[in-house]
Amino acid sequence: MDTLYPNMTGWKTIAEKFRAKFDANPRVYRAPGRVNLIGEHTDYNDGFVLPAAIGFYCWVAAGPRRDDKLVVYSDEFRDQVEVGLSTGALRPSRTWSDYSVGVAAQLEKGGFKLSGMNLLIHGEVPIGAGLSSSASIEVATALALTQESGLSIGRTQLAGICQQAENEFVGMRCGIMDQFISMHGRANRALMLDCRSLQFEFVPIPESVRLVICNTGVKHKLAGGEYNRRREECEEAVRSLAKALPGIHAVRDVSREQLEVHSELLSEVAYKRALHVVNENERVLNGMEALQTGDLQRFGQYMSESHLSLRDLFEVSCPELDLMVELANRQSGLYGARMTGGGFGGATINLVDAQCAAPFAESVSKAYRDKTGIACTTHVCMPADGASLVEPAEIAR
Ligand code: GAF
Repeated sequence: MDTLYPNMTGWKTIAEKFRAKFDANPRVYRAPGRVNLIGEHTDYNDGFVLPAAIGFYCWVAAGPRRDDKLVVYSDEFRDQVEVGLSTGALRPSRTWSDYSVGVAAQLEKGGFKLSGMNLLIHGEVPIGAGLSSSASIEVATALALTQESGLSIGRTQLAGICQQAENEFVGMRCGIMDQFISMHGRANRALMLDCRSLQFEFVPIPESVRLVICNTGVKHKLAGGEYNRRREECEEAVRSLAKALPGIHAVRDVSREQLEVHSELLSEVAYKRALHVVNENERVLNGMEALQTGDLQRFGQYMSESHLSLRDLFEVSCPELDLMVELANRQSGLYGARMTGGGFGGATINLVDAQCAAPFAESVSKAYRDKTGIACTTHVCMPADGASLVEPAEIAR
């Protein structure tokens, strides 16, 4: 599927489904998934990331209720949950609904008064592909809940509320990257975010290239434990280094020289994790500069280095991701390839010359299937806009 042009049929479909289910006309919101070009596992270390939103969305149709209930229907799971608002009693159920009910719970915890509402959710971001299907649900739900309740909350604050919902309600201790880019993404631009200050800057992706996503078809289990364990290992590194460097709060605060000088304070694992983060932060900043000066070769080189570091130091890759990168490296037109997202499966991101993008996707996909027997889905993309209320007029354009 070519996702250069976002899928505009979603609005009609979801509005019709909402009408059939709740017998009322909804307003429709949508929030995109993302790819991360570089800066992996740096967000929860107060570091730098460079993601872009992509033209796959979670769609949320919303309409008012007369009571104080939140009713959420999932189109994929064909399941409905009903919870009472303003009771302070919203609890996780360990099911699909935690992503949206969690956002409601977090908003209430923040003192925001929500109106009773019906929501119908339809997600089209592939689940488990490392393309942020969870964040797209949270962000679309957050926009729907707040706008339909007449609340005006800034996008950055709302992204933080979504992240907390995932940390506290779902139990995945993710950083801010995915929710932030889903809120703030912009067409044809990547976004460089300082995850400590939350200052951000857009960088154009040239027309001459495409972002090619290759999905390994292997699903990761981020919530499971490996992701949270990586985060703990980084925290352990900071605690150990703080004995010699009392001012530090995150791996972000440590230079490569300091890491080397004090490496004896760290376990081998903590040292490897910290070294990845220190180098990856530097790659993001250098990569940003390379993109700004149009040096795609150099940017691609950082992408390759990032993959090797995620494989060898952070240890979040897997044989299928490594194979996909290896196959990409054999194709013409490639600037750089790496795994994207949390890892343990999911997809790779490839920066490819626009003319070569379609044959690239086809060759990698075929070679991957031949080697593994697993079907590989590919998407040729350019960055998309962030979350919004979608008006019918916009669809008709
Ligand atoms: C997942 C998390 F949700 C992000 O916060 C980020 O840590 C990413 O993995 C790794 O860079 O997508």
